[in-house]
Amino acid sequence: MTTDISPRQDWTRDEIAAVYELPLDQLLARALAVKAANWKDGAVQKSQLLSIKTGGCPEDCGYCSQSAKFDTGLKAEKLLPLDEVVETARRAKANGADRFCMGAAWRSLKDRDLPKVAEMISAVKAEGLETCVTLGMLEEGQAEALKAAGLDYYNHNLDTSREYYGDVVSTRTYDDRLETLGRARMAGIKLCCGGILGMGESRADRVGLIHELSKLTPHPESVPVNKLVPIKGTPLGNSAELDTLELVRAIAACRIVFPKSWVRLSAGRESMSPEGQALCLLAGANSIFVGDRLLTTPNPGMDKDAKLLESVGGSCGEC
Ligand code: SAM
Ligand code: DTB
Ligand code: SF4
Repeated sequence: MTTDISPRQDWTRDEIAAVYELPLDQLLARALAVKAANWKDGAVQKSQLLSIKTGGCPEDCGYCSQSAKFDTGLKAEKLLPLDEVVETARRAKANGADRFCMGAAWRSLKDRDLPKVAEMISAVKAEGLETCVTLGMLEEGQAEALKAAGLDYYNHNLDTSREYYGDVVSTRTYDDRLETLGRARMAGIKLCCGGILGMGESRADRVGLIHELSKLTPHPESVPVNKLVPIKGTPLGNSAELDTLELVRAIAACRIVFPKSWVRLSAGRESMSPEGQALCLLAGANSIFVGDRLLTTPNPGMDKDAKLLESVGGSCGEC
């Protein structure tokens, strides 16, 4: 079995489907072999999120608590002050996070907000953390300014397949997403780009998402795999819960297709058993969101994560 392969951009959709649908034991064996060959120390990367600008977003992403188009009960807030961001980043680092990801509920970054966000990036970087932001679409020149401030990663997800995208979001296109990803990449920023499972999409859509991601050259350095956190009041608030083994298959397929990328078991852990999460880590995920909040919803938190990482043989950041 070839495992220590260079990342390939020429995967066909059929090839990815064939991997995704292997008998589970063969799929896991292959993912584990790729992981062992490419990630020798087995470490689990820990990112912590902070919503720096919450709610009131003009976009209509059908999964999101922060869209102004849906009545989710979330109160819109202004951009957080710098000292609050730095204080949270410091605590995140003390609790074992190595990357700090700041999210804003914006359709796109406005030039008037750029200096404040740039200040936040520089200050978080000065605390010794990797920096990541997710601010919506970027206009020309903005990615360069973020990079100059010390930005390591830009998070911008493709979310699902090209075909299913229009069923989830109507206020922007798949190509808009790809354009922003291109701008971040051209400025020398690493990409964090993945999607959400459990939005009523088919397995073919999940394969389609992985295929679209595999065409990005180079591959995104981080691939977040989110399980939908159903939000009351959104169009997807009553979606049927995703089967854990389907998530495991998607993660294993990502490990095989993106051998050198961080694959993150992202949103949705709060609704999973410890065993289900452990299986995702065994299937090839090597990154999680730590802390007791994601952006607007709860996350397991330090004590549960220490147990989880201990159970799969990783370190908990304190031990
Ligand atoms: N406004 C920016 C944007 O959409 O690019 C950044 C923030 S947005 C909340 C970041 C990502 O979080 C989305 O692209 C989506 O993949 C993920 N996300 C948002 N709500 C979610 C939910 N309820 N369940 C799972 N993932 C979610
Ligand atoms: C990503 O792929 N997942 C994160 C991060 N990138 C920004 C966001 C998850 C949000 C989950 C729902 C919430 O807390 O609002
Ligand atoms: Fe706005 Fe981002 Fe939420 Fe979409 S996912 S509604 S762009 S905050």
